[in-house]
Amino acid sequence: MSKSAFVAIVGRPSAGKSTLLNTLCGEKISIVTPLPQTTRNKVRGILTESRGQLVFVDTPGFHDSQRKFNLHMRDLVSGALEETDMVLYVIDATRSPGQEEQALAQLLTQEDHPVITVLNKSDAPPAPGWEDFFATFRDSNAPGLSISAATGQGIEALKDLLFESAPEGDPMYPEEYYTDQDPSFRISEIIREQAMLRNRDEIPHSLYVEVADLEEDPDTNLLWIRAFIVVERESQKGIVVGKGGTQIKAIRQTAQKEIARLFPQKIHLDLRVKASPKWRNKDALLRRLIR
Ligand SMILES: Nc1nc2c(ncn2[C@@H]2O[C@H](COP(=O)(O)OP(=O)(O)OP(=O)(O)O)[C@@H](O)[C@H]2O)c(=O)[nH]1
Ligand SMILES: [Mg+2]
Repeated sequence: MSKSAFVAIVGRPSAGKSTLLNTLCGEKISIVTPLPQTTRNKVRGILTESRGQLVFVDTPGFHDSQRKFNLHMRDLVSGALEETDMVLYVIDATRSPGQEEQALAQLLTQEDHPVITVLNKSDAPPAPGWEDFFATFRDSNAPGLSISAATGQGIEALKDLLFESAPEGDPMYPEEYYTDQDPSFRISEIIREQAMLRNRDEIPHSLYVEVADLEEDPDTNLLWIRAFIVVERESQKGIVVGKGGTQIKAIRQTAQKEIARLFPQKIHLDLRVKASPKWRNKDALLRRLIR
């Protein structure tokens, strides 16, 4: 009988959850930037081997804040924990544990599902404080494997542990699937990654991306995409567009190249910027965006 499990990946912002999901699945599925709070959704990545299938669910970083935007993301993490068979708890070993880490670890001690804890970024020097931290938590949170999601170190050992701990069952997805994201979502995430990277000092968290149109022309084998980078204020539009449009052009070109790798068609990306004042306070929109 083969193994089958949903595995929720949780941890503080920037711990390396999305990088780990991509490394485990061997594909770039979830976007990665050096900025905290990059992931805003439950992004699923699927690993199928002869010993079974693991469906990893990447989640937004666990962040202690009462702002509406953050509360929606926190609810999403709680929901992911409820729907899962196992938890993969990712710790950034290069940052000392603080209150937020304590709060998350505490939450995970109440988990009914198996929790596998990994110390990530072992390719870089560790920060002090983790030994004391584990003295308090190791009993309830399973063994602390040292890994590097970036270099792949410790990943095979982690896969072994995950498959060993997983329940038996049939695969949930066909074996050739590595994600279940719809095309519009993947496209919007690729654009958002570029937009965040190129606006990292100013407004990375004030933007979201909306794919307005996806049109396929079978005669010319062209996939025509119209998308908007949406910012919070009129004054931010100019920042995203850049002097003489250079910035938006660079975002468009890089995103278009990456999108082209995913689709068999030729891609034409029409990318524009618009403002939607205070979108981060709008519940209905947040429910649509953060899911
Ligand atoms: N040195 C090193 N850097 C890493 C490793 N894993 C991730 N990073 C870096 O850490 C930063 C954050 O990585 P992400 O994968 O986006 O982290 P995340 O936990 O998904 O972050 P959020 O989605 O914001 O919660 C990026 O700059 C990564 O390149 C690692 O094993 N070693
Ligand atoms: Mg992430």
